[in-house]
Amino acid sequence: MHLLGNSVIIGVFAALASQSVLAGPVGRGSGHAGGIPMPLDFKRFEDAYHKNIRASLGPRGCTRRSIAVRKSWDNLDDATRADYLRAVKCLATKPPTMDTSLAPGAVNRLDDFTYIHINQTNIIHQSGYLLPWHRLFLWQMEQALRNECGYKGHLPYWDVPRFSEDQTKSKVFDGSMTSFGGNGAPVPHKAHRVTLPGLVIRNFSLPMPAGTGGGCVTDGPFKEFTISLGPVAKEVIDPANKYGYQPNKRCLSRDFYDPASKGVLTWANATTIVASKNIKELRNNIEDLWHLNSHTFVGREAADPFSTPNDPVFYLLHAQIDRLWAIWQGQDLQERTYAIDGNRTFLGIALDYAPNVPRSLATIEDKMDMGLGWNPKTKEGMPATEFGRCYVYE
Ligand SMILES: [Cu+2]
Repeated sequence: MHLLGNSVIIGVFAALASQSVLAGPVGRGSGHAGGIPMPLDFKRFEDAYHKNIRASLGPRGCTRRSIAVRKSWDNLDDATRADYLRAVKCLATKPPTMDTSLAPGAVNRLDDFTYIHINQTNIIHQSGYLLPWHRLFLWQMEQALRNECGYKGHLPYWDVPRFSEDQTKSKVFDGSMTSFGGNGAPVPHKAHRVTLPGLVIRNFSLPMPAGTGGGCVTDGPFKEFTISLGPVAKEVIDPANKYGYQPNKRCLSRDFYDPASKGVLTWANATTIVASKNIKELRNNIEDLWHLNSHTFVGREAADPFSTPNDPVFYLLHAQIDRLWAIWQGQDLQERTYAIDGNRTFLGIALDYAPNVPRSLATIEDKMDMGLGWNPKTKEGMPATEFGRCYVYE
């Protein structure tokens, strides 16, 4: 990747890349209202990532001209935001592609995604597959939005640390028609624990704090939106519908929980993540400081570890996680692109429904199940500029 010959060729192409984020400083900070600007220490990591990705691109395949730039939702223009939301709703009007006898509750194209996420949850979280699986999952959604519903842009990310003090100040959650809508309606409810099905440790549970919403989203384009699969993680699991595969038509609900964001989803923690010394530290930092907290902040549907893609904001939430991984990888592409850490199941716990799935350490040669018959090797989900992927985060 750092061959001298290659970088000479790249130099020739640099002039062609003037619209690319890779060609110069990112237009960030000035001109964008609201939020906490990116601090210099984080920006240093981002700059090194851009520089190293730029140096890695050759004249063929993923090039400086063809590379897609995934931007912050808050930095998109209104027309692009509206077009993205239109395309999400377009997928919700299309029939599922999957075999619905596996999950009769799958009623639209978005449910193909939610189904496979439910089906794979105990393999792709708290495991070695977390980052590569979700990288390919997001890419599949980006492809579906573009190829099946005519979306012209690329997958945006939720600029979480910029709004850690008040996420409703972000255009992701400001409640306008070019946002994902705001909080759920306030309904009285208490903190509780939910059980995760599928692990041999019976009644493995997670805390669900009580936020300030809890009910249906009442503004923005998903006000009348309905979902059907899940929920899965519940106080008491129903053995007849353990994974929420049966139809369960309901509204999209949220339950914003500020303590999971304020002082937590901060630039300081984002910097700690991208500054991780090795893949083990990175994975632990992402899980402990970021991943669960960002789901918990949104709450309700988004906080169900299995059916969380029911909330369309899931894809922007995970794009931020994908971005933090990409920036970390981008500090040393040669050493870090294919670095893997973690077991083959959730925390290395055996699965009650699939006792043959080993709990041992994941490798980059392991196949992953992306749904609809796509079983790529883990390594295919690791670089963002190879194996058909070609994108960079602004
Ligand atoms: Cu997930």
